[in-house]
Amino acid sequence: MSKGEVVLLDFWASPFCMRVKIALEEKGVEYEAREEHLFAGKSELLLKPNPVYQKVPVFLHHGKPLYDSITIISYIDEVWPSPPLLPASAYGRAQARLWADFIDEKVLVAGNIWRSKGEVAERAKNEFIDLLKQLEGGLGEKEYFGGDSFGFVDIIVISLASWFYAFEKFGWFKVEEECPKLSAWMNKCMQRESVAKVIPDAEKVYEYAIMMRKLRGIE
Ligand code: GS8
Repeated sequence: MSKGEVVLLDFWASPFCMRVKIALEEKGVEYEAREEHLFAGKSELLLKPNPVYQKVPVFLHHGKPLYDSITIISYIDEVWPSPPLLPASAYGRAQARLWADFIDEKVLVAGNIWRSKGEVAERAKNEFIDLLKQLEGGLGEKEYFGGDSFGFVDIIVISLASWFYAFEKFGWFKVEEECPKLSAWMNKCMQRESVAKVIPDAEKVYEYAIMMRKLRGIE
């Protein structure tokens, strides 16, 4: 496949973009990731497909744009079916989508620990730990969220985990102490080639978060 077929409008610290990159790596699809300057002028390619929704990731397949990470990884799973990311059964797929909603609607919101301070940060932290425990319950004794193989929900959670170190630093807690099973699952996923290649260095994400806090006047 020629490289130009698959282009990703990317931002290195975005967990939403990481989801798409891990999915592509899992499938062995060649792609070109174009880094967007989110705060210093977005590219024409990002602005043009949808003037209302100007966020990354944007996925271009033969020039045709798609946005929203969940939609994109579901599309990738259909176009390049092997290895499958979503479960084979309709019920399994519905459950995977419910977890994706839980992460986007709840866990990510509580992850705002890094964008707050004082009592607000404390509340966000407590809620975040509570939600992580629910997530850990969802993993249960399984190897991966979907069962025996790494898939859709794992991709979503491990992408978010790229920010855990920053959350820990601002919230004064340790995921490993609060959720040891989830932490062991994280370490296992981090060993995967697709994940190790995509997930940025935790210190770099933390430094980026410090910079963003300063820009927002949170310090
Ligand atoms: C969220 C994308 C998003 O928020 C998805 O793809 O799953 N639900 C969407 N992207 C952020 C970067 S990550 O924080 C973004 O592009 N922000 C730039 C902006 O809002 O201008």
